[in-house]
Amino acid sequence: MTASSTSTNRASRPQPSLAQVDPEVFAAIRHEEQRQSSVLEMIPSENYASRAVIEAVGSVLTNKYAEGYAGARYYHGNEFIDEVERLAIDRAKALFGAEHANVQPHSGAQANMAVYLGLLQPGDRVLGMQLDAGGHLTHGSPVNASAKLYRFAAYGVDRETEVIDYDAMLETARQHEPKVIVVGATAYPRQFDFERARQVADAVGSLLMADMAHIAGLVAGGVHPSPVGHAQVITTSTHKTLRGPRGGMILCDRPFARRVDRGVFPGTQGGPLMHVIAGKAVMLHEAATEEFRQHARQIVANAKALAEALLSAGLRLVSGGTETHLVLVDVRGLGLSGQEAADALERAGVVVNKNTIPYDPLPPTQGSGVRMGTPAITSRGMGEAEMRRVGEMIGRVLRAPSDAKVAERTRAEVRALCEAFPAPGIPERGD
Ligand code: DSN
Repeated sequence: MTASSTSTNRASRPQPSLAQVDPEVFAAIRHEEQRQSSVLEMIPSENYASRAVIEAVGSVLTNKYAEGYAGARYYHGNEFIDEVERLAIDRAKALFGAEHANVQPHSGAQANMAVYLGLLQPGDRVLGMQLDAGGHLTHGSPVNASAKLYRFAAYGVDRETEVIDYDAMLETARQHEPKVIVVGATAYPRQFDFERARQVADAVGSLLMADMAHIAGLVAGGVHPSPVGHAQVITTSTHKTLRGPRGGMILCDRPFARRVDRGVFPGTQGGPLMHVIAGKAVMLHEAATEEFRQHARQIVANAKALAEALLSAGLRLVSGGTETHLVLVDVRGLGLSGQEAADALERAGVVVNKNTIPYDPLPPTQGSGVRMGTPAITSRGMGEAEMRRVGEMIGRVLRAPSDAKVAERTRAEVRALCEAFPAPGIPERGD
């Protein structure tokens, strides 16, 4: 046998599968598939990526270093990588009508930090939404690098209406004179008025940055007003209502493109995750379809139906209802913390998350609310009739959180519902 035929044989020998190489990780993934298939995933920031997205993320693109941008890389061999990144950028610009897109941020948080680095100097003033009013850690929470590097002040929601008071935002902006105002939230059930927020920013000579992570899919689907044309810079994650792979993205007006790009690379990141960028390209292709627009309409219709069912079950909703994909339930009247309520729901197969509510007396580790949303269960094909059933189940469990029989009965109903509406992107296994 010659040396060359030996090496050919070695190269063509079939590689062992994941199950053979690492049965423990394989088993954990299979169990997670089963869990995702058999529960009602109602954490509003989660979703089911399509099989096509998952295929792209599981591709050999994970092997490639591509520091830099298309046409200007620090490594060779990036012909096809450039093609993928350009596709993602062009699709992002077309979908949202933006002048510039950067698809490299590894997450929404990374996107936010890159924008701050690109637009601000350490110590500059920024105005963001209060965490317990629905803001995000990177909008100036004291425990986050954003607040350690920049001087944040916060606006919130009106104590009575629990809706953003843009006049109060203007007043705070006048006092604080920020360079950037951040509009966006993780637990806000109402639409943002980006036009009004831009007026506030203009009045104090600030830039407006929109973090549309939660609502990006609703914006793409035309059921939430777009920040494009109002906010000069827009950040998002790509795995929430957009239903893509876990990651981030930035859109901006052309004059900010260079600063934003440099904030991402070399400012805060090294090599981009090209397999994830391929998944983002696929997601952007899917989100540009009429089918996705219909899906976005259904997410909001489902959230409204869910909110009505929860109100009928006697629960209090922050701001009284929803205009988006999520509702925030105040569980104090039930004598529960958010943690206790979310635990009880999980025992019944309904997965939500504990959350603070506006002016919450409890810390985020407990929270006085639970946050729930309809993106993932809408991806399963459920409609308003199912939302009414789900709302009734949630009400039932929260009224008897320690009753094992109620949990068991609800768990069985959840299982039946999940079997009738299979989760997309998860292979059906015969084993
Ligand atoms: N963790 C996200 C959410 O659940 O809303 C925010 O980054």
